[in-house]
Amino acid sequence: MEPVLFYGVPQGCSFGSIVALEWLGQPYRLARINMPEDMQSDLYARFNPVRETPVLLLENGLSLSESAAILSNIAARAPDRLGYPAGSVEHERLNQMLAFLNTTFFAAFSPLWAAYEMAENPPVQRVLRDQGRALVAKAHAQLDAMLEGRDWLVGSRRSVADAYLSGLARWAQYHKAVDQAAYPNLSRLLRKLDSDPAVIFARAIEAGEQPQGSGSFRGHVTLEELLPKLAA
Ligand SMILES: N[C@@H](CCC(=O)N[C@@H](CS)C(=O)NCC(=O)O)C(=O)O
Repeated sequence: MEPVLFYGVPQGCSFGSIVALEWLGQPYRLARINMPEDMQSDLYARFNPVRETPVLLLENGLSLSESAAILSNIAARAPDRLGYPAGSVEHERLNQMLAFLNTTFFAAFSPLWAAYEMAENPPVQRVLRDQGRALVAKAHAQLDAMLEGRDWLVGSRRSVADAYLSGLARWAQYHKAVDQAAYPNLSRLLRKLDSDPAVIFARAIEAGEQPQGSGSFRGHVTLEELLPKLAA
């Protein structure tokens, strides 16, 4: 079977992996995971004991978690379009950028998610939101500086790093954390990504619609259907 991406709703960081699969243009399927409830089952733990999304179930039955590993797997399927050949400067830069996005940029939103998910406690939520906004502003400034004079995050064309960013950066608007227009290099890239057909497709998928896409999406599958495909 084609690789299957388990994507989480609402607002999953898996969004970027959907975009990357659309850019890849090779057949794939999706499994929709409602967060957090669908992750609590014993069945989900068979695929990912960490109980998070995304997961990419590979053709050989290996269940791969962690966005950085999944995006690297997708990049390796098209090193001339979405990644870079091992040993090249751009390959090192891509690893560096994925690590920055997966740690610093992602983690900046953690206090905002904590405030959003916790039981009503206004004083604590205020502290968390202030902390989150400061971290998100700092991470935006860092990324904006890295993008000086560049059209894409790595090299002179799009890569899986840009796909990943498209899913994470929308959280700034969701949490009203910063005004992204204050970061001109970053906003230029985000505007470009916002109107990308794969990003529009991923947004529609998350919204539960049935978009056309690039034609490589082969439909949704359930975890029950996938269990026999899982390698021991
Ligand atoms: N280090 C993991 C983190 C994945 C992660 O935190 N996923 C979130 C969604 S963005 C999740 O599944 N959260 C579980 C929950 O909400 O219960 C990665 O980068 O893939």
